[in-house]
Amino acid sequence: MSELADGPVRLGMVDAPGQPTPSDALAELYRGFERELLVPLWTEIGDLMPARPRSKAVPHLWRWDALLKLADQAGHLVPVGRGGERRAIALANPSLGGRPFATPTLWAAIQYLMPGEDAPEHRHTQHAFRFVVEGSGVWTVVGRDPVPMNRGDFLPQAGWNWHAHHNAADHPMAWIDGLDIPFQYQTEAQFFEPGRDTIGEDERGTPARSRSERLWGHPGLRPLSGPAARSGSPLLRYAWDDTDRALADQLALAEEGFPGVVEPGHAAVRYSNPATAGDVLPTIRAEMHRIRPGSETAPRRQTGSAVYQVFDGSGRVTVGDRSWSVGRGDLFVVPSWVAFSAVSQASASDSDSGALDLFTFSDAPVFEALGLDRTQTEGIEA
Ligand code: GTQ
Ligand code: FE2
Repeated sequence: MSELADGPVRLGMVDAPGQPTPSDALAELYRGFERELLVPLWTEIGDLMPARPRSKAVPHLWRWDALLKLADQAGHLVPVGRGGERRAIALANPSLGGRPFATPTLWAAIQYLMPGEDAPEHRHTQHAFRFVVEGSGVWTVVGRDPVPMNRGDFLPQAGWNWHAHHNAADHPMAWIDGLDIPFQYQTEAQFFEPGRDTIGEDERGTPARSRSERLWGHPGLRPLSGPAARSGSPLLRYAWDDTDRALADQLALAEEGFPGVVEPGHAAVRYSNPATAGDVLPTIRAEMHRIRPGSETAPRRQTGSAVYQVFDGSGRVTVGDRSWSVGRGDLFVVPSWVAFSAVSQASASDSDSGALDLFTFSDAPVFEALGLDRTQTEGIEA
């Protein structure tokens, strides 16, 4: 049986179909290849050109309680400032060599700011977003526009925008960052620039809405003041109230007998760029799913990888051959071409809608742009 998946096969006699008969002459040929730094296709093809995706990442779950506790410890021990830039602690997929990569393309981290703290201004080519699972009191300043961060808010921030964060509250605050750091690492096309060490007094305001929302945050209304200047969404905050209402309306419509939900008991929205109706970031797609208690999603798998965070409610999620009971804040990874499904199980401690609300982000825009997107929904073993 040939199993060529794990790393390059050392040149030598390979026990796989279609291999030549071992001989002294063959050994000499392979030594010649090694000497001249050549590798033949026939020893590598199973790894290089598999019949279907075999992700190097594995499904994995991180508990929010554990993350939060360690982030708080870091808050007391690790300063935030120039150099380290951010008190951000990344999920490291257990099969990606200890690198801070949740998946081969996606970075997911918990970021923590103590009361009154500032994270210094910088910019980078990496595309980013923030998502807030609990708390409030931090403003992120993107291109000198202070943007509030409250529970359920989603804040996309396309590459090369100047940004800093400041905690105006009297308590620490945590949120998650999603970036395309692992993807851009592979592209070898990253740039990074430090900005001002402190933001201006005029940027320390704590407005309830950012200027970007005042300009772009009106459903179906596009300002005539000109095109969006950014490579991603010009809208810097998608407030929870709007997301919540969209999901509640979808479920209510279905109950009234009208179409709207993606499948019974399952409402979903994609955060989209109001200037293009496309994804919010060139490399990252983000969505919020709401699954009614007692409902479940059909198993599906697709190319590209995703990270999920339970925003609210509880349930059981299945990723390939792994399955976990999950609750608020828990994060898990769905590698490429690994089946995912979820069951919503209301528990007494759940608040809000009682449903299982799942925030998710993926690298889907990259795969779609390259014609590598593929989805399977039929014939997947549950
Ligand atoms: O907040 O600017 O998790 O630049 C990783 C890199 C957060 C940020 C991260 C970053 C940031
Ligand atoms: Fe950053």
